Amino acid sequence: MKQEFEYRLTRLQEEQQQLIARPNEIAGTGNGIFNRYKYPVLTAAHIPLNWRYDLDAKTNPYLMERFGINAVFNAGAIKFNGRYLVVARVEGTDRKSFFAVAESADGVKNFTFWDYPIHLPETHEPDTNVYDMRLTRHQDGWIYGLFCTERRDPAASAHDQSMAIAACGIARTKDMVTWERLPDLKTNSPQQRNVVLHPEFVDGKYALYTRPQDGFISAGTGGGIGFGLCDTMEHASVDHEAIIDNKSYHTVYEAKNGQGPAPLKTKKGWLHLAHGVRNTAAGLRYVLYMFMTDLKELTNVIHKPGGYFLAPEGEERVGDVSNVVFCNGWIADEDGTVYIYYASSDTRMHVATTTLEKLLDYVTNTPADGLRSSTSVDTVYGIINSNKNALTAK
Ligand code: M1P
Repeated sequence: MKQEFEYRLTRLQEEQQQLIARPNEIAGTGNGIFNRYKYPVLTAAHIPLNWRYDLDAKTNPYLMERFGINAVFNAGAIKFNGRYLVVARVEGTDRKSFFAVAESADGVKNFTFWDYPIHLPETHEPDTNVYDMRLTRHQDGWIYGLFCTERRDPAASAHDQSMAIAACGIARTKDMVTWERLPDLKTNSPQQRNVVLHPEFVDGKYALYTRPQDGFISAGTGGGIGFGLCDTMEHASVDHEAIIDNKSYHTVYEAKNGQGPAPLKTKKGWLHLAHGVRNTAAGLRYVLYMFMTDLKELTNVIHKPGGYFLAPEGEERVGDVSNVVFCNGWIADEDGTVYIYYASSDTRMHVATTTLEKLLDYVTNTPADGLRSSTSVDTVYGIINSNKNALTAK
């Protein structure tokens, strides 16, 4: 028995060390806008063994996993003390998610979890499930983590055990270790997910991107990216949500959409990364898209490339909830590199890298969605003809 325990422990340790130490490299030629990487940066197998196994041969002679991890995905991200930190959504086999910090020295490989998951205090109304934290280093000096808190719908009948209410939970920290929990955001929408704090004060107030929705899954009359102001984060309340980027017929954000991470400030405007959802015969398909808002008029979208920025590819297409990419964390480095941390199919985390300069080129020079097949053909004709002129000019 002891032999089996020791053999398994050695194997598990070696396998995990190899996984964490594995180099990562750019995969393929790409589209010139961003680079994908060969390996995911975080998976369930990255979770420390001492979180999952009782490592005492006396109490766990078969070295069985005592707490299984189903997936590691939808991570917020921040550069902190020179390290690339992600706050991952770690989901146990019991379907409950919690948050855990993993760090890397270069942002693309060797991500290692901190010793403990985040101990998130609760409000007077305990959370059943928490997930998808967006991190914002705010002008007020705090790092805020806004996330979805989900609880059973009190109006649900006893035979319906799936009706839930999603709301925006709020926590803040200065050291990424100790978190102060604040009351949940109040809005006029029955449900809220994908709420993100803007990094700067707007007219002396906190500004929030919201995603009003009628149902837990279906956005109903909601579903666009909203924008609202609130006086304080200590009792955050948004009275009016202006929809700045709506869902739209026959686009990749036809069913619903949601703000990704907090927008990045650039010389040309605020750069936004968001997810768009459409319905297909195979279920919902989630892709990422970008847009830019005016530096002063934050509700004014000034550029919006047509179509998706990043969609699931290869193994990314398959997982717990297949055909999904989701992003709630990115890091813009001092040298202009942008690290986009995205999850595939609610299962694992990847990184894509690009630069601020390239993203500005992409957002300002990619044609907008003309919303009809014939306008797409016009766009292709435009490209072909200007290529002809370019070739004749040589
Ligand atoms: O399963 C895909 C995603 O579904 C939800 O996103 P949205 O709120 O836009 O529908 C979230 O539960 C998200 O975590 C998940 O990745």
